[in-house]
Amino acid sequence: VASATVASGAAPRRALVRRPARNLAEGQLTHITRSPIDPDLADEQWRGYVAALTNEGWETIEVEPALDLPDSVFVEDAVILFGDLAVVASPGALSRRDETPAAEAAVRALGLTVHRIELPGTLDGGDVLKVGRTVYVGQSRRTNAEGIRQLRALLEARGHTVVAVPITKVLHLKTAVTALPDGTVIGYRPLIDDPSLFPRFLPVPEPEGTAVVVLDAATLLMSSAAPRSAALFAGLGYRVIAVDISEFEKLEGCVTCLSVRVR
Ligand code: CIR
Repeated sequence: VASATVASGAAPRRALVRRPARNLAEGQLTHITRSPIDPDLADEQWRGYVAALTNEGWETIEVEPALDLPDSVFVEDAVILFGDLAVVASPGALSRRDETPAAEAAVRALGLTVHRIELPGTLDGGDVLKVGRTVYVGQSRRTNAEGIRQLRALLEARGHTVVAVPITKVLHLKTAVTALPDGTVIGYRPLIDDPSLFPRFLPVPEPEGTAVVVLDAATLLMSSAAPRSAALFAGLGYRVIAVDISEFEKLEGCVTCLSVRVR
């Protein structure tokens, strides 16, 4: 845990983040073609993302950087938090397996109860969407049936319902859908295999509009690449904070992937 900042006067809300690797441009790509990454711009965008969190009263805790693990900035994939329970993921991509020890160290330092998803189970945090007591888990190229089985065993013992969702059109479940503070699942229809799995579903007009980070009951953090989706959420009464994360979107990342909220 390298650094922490907090806006004065705000209740402490904490989020894990992880500085981009030097070889970010070598990150995994599955569904889109590679386009050049500007590493300086990526660093600047990451700092802008962290500043957006701290400006809203979030304390950011840096997971020890892994400067040679290209996808390590996408810290959401390495660990999933459910209140006092931290589930250390089992990355489905070989190149991402070494990302988890430092994420585990960070959550242990927070005093959370830690469980690991173990091989042959694989599970990426980007496949896990919490909506109240329901936990949707994408069955994707990264998350397999055994990973879902292990997560289900951990969570059902704690009163959550785990719903597995087949994912074939995008990398992770949360590339296709996230949720508003009231539990409405939002998503870009062409990326979703079956929207009828979600009891309340609202389609958004842009693929980058599917991902929102809920900063509080009235405030959403999202990508500046989705202005029409931002207008849709503003019309529903939300305050929207937009950040440019173009260099991470080129690697199939999104706003949710860049942090893990502790709650
Ligand atoms: C990967 O393919 O693993 C990274 N290039 C992108 C990970 C994005 N993470 C996420 O959607 N949670």
